[in-house]
Amino acid sequence: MKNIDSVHHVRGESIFIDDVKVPENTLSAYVFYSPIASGKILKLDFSEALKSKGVKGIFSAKDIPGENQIGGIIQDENLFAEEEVHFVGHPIAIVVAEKYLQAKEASKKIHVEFEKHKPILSPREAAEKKSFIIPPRIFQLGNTENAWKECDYVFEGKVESGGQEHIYLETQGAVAIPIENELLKIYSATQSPTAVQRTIARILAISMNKVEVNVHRLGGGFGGKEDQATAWACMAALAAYKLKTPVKLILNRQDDIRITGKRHPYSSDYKIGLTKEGKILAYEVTFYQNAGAAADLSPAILDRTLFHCTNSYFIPNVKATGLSCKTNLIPFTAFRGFGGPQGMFVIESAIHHAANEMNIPVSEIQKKNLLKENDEFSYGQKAVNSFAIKSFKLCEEKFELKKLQDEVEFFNSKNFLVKKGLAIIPITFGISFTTTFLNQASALIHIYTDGSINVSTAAVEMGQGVNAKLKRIAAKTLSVDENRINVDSTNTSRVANTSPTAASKGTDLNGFAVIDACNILLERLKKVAAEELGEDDWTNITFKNEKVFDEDEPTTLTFTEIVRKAYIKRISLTAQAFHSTPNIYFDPKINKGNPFAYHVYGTAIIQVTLDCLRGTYETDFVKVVHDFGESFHNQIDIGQVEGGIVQGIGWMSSEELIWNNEGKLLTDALSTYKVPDIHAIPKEITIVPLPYDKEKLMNDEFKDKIGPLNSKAIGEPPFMYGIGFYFALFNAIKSFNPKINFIYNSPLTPEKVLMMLYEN
Ligand code: MTE
Ligand code: QUE
Ligand code: MOS
Repeated sequence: MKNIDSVHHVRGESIFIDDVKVPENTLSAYVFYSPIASGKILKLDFSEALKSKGVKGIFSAKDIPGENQIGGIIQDENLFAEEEVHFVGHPIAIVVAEKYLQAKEASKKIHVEFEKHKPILSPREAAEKKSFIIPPRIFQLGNTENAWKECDYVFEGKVESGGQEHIYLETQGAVAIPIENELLKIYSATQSPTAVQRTIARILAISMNKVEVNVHRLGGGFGGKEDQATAWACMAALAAYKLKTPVKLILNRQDDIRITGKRHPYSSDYKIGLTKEGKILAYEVTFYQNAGAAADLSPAILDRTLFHCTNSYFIPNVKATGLSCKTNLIPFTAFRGFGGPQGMFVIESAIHHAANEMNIPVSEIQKKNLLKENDEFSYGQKAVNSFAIKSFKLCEEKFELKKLQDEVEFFNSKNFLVKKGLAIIPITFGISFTTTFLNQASALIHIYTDGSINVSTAAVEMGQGVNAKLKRIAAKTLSVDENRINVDSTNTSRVANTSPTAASKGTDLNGFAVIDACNILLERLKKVAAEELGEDDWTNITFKNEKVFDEDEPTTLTFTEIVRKAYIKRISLTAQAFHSTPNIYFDPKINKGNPFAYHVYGTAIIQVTLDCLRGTYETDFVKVVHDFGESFHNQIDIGQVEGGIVQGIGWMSSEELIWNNEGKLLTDALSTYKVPDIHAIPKEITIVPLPYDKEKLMNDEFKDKIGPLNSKAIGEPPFMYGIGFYFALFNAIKSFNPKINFIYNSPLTPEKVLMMLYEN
């Protein structure tokens, strides 16, 4: 894959936080955190630790000059615990020493005494005790109460989905360098440089213009560094500010797994009503989101669960209730899909349940209920250019679903201890931050006198290839070679007030800003070229492949020459542009609106092979028809689909977070928390782009409803294909043990599968 970073990554030359060249005197920090899930701090004594070798200082809540507050959406989270601790891993202090190991050693000498309280661990228990982050959220369409009477079948059930640890390759961290006076320069592995800047200013009671946050790239973010990169940068900044010395804080892998947020575990109840033909008439669902001990992004994530609770289906009567339940676990956070996967897993479970009870194929119910043009989502938006049906049909036909199903049936009839299972799953994912104000970005572009170009935007590169895409967008818009363009680091002094690079909107928002900035520059350059050519009308000038054209006729002038001439003529070679998504809104009072610029659609078929003696399994293939819009960087987009699918399968299969009764995470290392490895990835992933009707793409009504260069966002949607894995495996288990109950409890680890195979 030709990501711009590929060569440097392979050579180990790319800069991550730990590679930033820091001054000689840079100190190291270690986070001292709560070993208990809930309790009162009775005594906190640093005196022994302070005497430890190399220690330069220990900082806790009382050392914060500004506010001890890092909450984003809700102001409910302290940087350091004050009187109480609320989860295992709750930061209490940082120890700063000359060397990392000295700081870590010293932290063991901190004396702390607690009055222990009984922790709440499950969201249902929290709900019983009315321990909520926010009041219940309810999305409603039609009237479910009336609809039940019309249904031939009504099924109810429970669904559990587990959390998920991000396991980005680069653990969280930051470097803070005091420059002079109160000025601080921060290197942070964050998806949200402005959140880091804003929060540091708040913690230190200084203004935001004193804090410069710079991000070269992240070794993966996946949502884990959206809100939750901020705390570590604040801690490093606090120590650097106090000690007037550069401070580096990097979490080791085990601490990162222990003390940073993950995907939210959910418990859900569903009730689904259908006609005997399989038409879904009514759906009620209650989501118990395990939010952990503070809000973090939980309310926005819960919203997305509700937005996606009917996946690709039109259901005329829906009542979806979301409860954000406050527990004594780590505050859970953004993870690819942002609550969407949790919502979609429940409706797919309900459909699977219904199909099995009604003894009809799951795909028959799915097909009967797919979103048609102008069908209404429960939040009021209409499905415009819905490809739910088109992608499903194409997937079915192209990959010969019927034949695949017959083959599985034949295989299972011939084999006793090995079974195969197959599932098809449609996905629909809304593109835009559902928090409307976040849908903004800007770009700053300089052309230098040698014709080289520097692009700065709000986008953070985290391996998803946004820099390669922005480079291509700039090159295409200016019609110059990509080699001319450098996509610079993300820096709050160059580009201000950035939204997080998230919601799959990185390329869309920043790409449009880049196009606008390029067009400003182009207009200026065209005017210069027109003058040079004695052409009255600059709009007759075009740039094509680095050359100047007049009324479509080539001239001898080149891009570089015009740049040089513009400089001599004292024409600015710098442009800034701002983009905000048009025509989106949402009213949280009634939970209706038009929150998404557009939706991404697709359908996948997944097949697994199950070893019924061991409970182990493999994914034979994933075959996908995906809606890329018009992909302008195919390799990156394919990489995103493949990566998303593998991550989705991991969530459904081997990745299991286990806490003990005291709220301590037991699976806090890669030996016990199993991410998919090279053996676990599907043997085959086939990806077919949904063919596009170009004419339709260009029409005025549709133009606003797609990304730059007619592409569509790619980052999160493919994750949800992984949900199909659960049902493929469930079906394989069921063909061995037809008596298993319809209990939907993800992940399906081999241990759990083994139990299900022999349950009766
Ligand atoms: N791909 C890689 N390699 N690394 C990442 O951290 N994050 C995902 C997705 N793909 C991620 C990734 C998530 S959660 C999001 S929201 C998008 O990329 C963000 O980038 P984009 O908006 O530029 O697509
Ligand atoms: C998808 C997202 C995000 C989102 C909404 C989405 C996201 C995010 C926020 C958010 C909301 C309110 C805030 C804030 C952030 O909303 O990533 O700081 O005050 O951060 O639909 O990915
Ligand atoms: Mo992605 S979960 O929106 O960072």
